[in-house]
Order: sequence, then structure tokens, then C-alpha cells
Amino acid sequence: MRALLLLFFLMNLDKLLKTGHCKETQDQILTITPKTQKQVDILKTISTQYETALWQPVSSHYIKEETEVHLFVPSNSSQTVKALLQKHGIIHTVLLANPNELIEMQTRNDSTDPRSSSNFYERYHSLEDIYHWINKTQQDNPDTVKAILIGSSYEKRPLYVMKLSLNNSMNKTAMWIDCGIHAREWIAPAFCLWFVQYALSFYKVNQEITHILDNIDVYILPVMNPDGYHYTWATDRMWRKNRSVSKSSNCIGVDLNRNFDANWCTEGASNEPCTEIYCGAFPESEPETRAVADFLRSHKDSVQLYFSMHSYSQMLLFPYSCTLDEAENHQDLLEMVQEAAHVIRRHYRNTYTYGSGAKTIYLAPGGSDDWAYDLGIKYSFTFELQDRGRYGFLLPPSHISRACNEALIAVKTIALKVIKKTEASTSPGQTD
Ligand code: 0X9
Ligand code: ZN
Repeated sequence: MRALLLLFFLMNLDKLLKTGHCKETQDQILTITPKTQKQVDILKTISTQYETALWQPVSSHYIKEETEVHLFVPSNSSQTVKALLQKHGIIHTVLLANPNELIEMQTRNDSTDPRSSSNFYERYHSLEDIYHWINKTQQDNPDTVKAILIGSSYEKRPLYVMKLSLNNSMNKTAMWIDCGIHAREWIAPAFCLWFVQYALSFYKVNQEITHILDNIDVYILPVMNPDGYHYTWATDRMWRKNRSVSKSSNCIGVDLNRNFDANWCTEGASNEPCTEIYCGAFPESEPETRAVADFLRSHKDSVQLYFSMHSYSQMLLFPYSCTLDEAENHQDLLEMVQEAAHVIRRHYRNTYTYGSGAKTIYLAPGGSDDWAYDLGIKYSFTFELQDRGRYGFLLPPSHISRACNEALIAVKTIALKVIKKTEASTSPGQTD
């Protein structure tokens, strides 16, 4: 009988581990708040020497006392990591006990023909589906939507910018929105799709978007880091950087938001290819960065407003992130994000913090928003969308609609303010 029981146990061990009835063997996200410098150092060691992925902050450089750390711990390092934490008296709680279920939930719905479904925009989509959607959106709206190929990624995937031009009036200025610089921040590409759909459906219906689109053309890059995004669907949901191969190391990927030419690779970035904030070999070394920078350089006379969409932590940021110095129009930018945050609070009862990047989160040089600002796009913003750390990067599809609507209302608020400010001084726009 005993032998039979043992046999049954062994036969089902694999199932038991996978279903999580044995908790220790599941992937988990832990919340840890280090209380002393010693605990900070131990956490830095754990997050760099053991198989884990930092969710918050993005790199061990930023770990400090009394500040919450979110750490993804895969099942195979769970015991070791927890033993180390315990040994050093570091208290942890489990933020997410079931990340694999959430990941499954996020990808499950991408059925063979998701484009026909009514809630297409309330789901996450694979890169292939997003390419298909770009194409279809252009075909369905030949007079108003144009897909412009601005370059290709390291692995030679196309980078398409969608130009929305709803009104043919002359001398229009433009705004730019990019999504998905960081691969694992899936809510960002979902926002770009949401925005396009909203603009096309509510032009001449909603007064605010009509006024915006009557005055501004919109350039939208739905996935700035297609290689990384594809990799998060195929191999590693936690991947952040692009997928370029380094000449000097076996580690893969450059943080595209450290690769722009804005105090490149100074404090807050790293020249070590194995870190999450690797700045690359030189500014604009990455084809994705180069394509965006080239496009914006050649459209800088018309583009007046720049948005870059990220997650998570609910923040509305503006330059600078690469220095503690204030931007020349700091007060204007502050008023804009302040009003946007108020509007979000009023409509959605949700709290967004705001301010210049360096003072609100951390010094982070080489970012697209700072670079765009220095190019002359004086209204430049980075949004960190939902949530504040309940699900982190694994925001369930049921939250997409709220997350996108609140970001949308913030974009609209800022765009309307920019139109007001620049009404008197519009310059001729480009034709492409
Ligand atoms: O660190 C970043 O690149 C952004 N945060 S994230 O968690 N999405 O990685 C913040 C970017 C703020 N702007 C600049 N650093 N320029
Ligand atoms: Zn990001």
C-alpha cells in the first residue's frame, strides 16, 4: 500500500508543482521594503546575482532604504531567495502569487481572428496582430490614415508610424505618440491602438477630440520595440530592452530609453550590457532609436507635442530626467500635467503623481522625452500608465479600458492646452 501511495505521489508531483498546490514552486512577485543600508546591499545582491527580475525600481542602482521593491522570483530560485531574505531579517510579502495565471489570461484571448471581435481594444495583441491591424486600419480609412515606414528594428521588423490626418486644413501642427519602448509594458501598445480607434470613432462626435484633430495631425508609433515585444510574447514576459547583440558581451539588449542623445550614459544609465538600463555602445546606436530620432528631426518644424507611453506607476512626467536642472518652460509643463492629473482624478478617481522625471522618479539620462525636448519639441511628456503595483506589468485585460481612458483624457487635456498656447504661432507643417 505504502509503495502504491509513493508511486501515486511521484506520478503526480509534476502536476502538483505546476498547479501550485505546493506554493514554494510557483513564480511569484514579492514586495520588499529594505529598512537599512545593509538590507539595501543584500537586496541589490539578490536582484543581480540570482535569477530574478526587478519590476520596481527598474535597476538595482535605484534600490534605497524605505522604498518599496517589487521583485519577480521564478520558482527555481524561490527557496534560495526566501532563505536569504529570512537569514538577513528582511521582511517580504507576496504581491502576486499567480503571475503565470495572469500571463495566461493576457494571451489566451488572442484568437485566430481577433480583429472581428467587438472587444478587440480590451485585449492585448501579438505583434503579428498589431501589424495586421495597422494595415487594416489604413485600408479602412484611406483618406485619413497613412502608415509610414520609418525604419526597421535590430531583427529587421518594420517600424510603422500611423499618421492620422482627419482634417486637410493647411498649416497644421503635429503631435507624436510612441508606445512600447519597453517590451514588457503591454498596456502602452494597447493605449496606442485605443487612441487610434478613439480618434477615428469620435471625430465629429466628441468636441474635444474634434478640436484637437482639426488643429493637429497625429503620428503614432504603436510598438517602438517590436523585437522586444515579440520576445515577451514568445519567450520571456519580463523582457524590457530591445534584442540587439552586443559586441562586448553575451548579454542581449539595449534600453532604448537610455539610448537617446540626452546626457547619454551619465548617472542613471549603465554601460554594462547585462543591466536593464544599458545605454548602448553610443547615442542612437540602436536602429529603433535612430529611426525615431531621424523621423522627428525631419519633422521638427511641425511636431510640437511629444508623448511616450510606459507603465507602471501612474505618473505624468516631463523633462528633465537626465539632469536635476529645470526645463526652461517648467512652469507651463507643470501646470499641464497638474491639470491632466486633476481631470483623471475627477473622472476616474485615480491618482497620478506628476513632475519632472529626475525629481519625481530618478535621474535617467538618454530618454526620448528629454531628447525630443532638446530638439525643440517644448511640450514633451512621458506617461507611466496603470497600475500602482497591484498587478504591475501584468495588468489584466479587464483593466485596459480604464487605464487607456484615463491616459486618453490626460492626452486630450494637454493637447488642448498646447493648441491654446500655440494658436498665435503656428508654423507650416510637412506633407508626409
Ligand atoms: O526609466 C524609464 O525609462 C521610465 N520608467 S520605466 O519604468 N517605464 O522604465 C521613465 C522615463 C522617464 N523619462 C526619461 N528617463 N527620460
Ligand atoms: Zn518604460
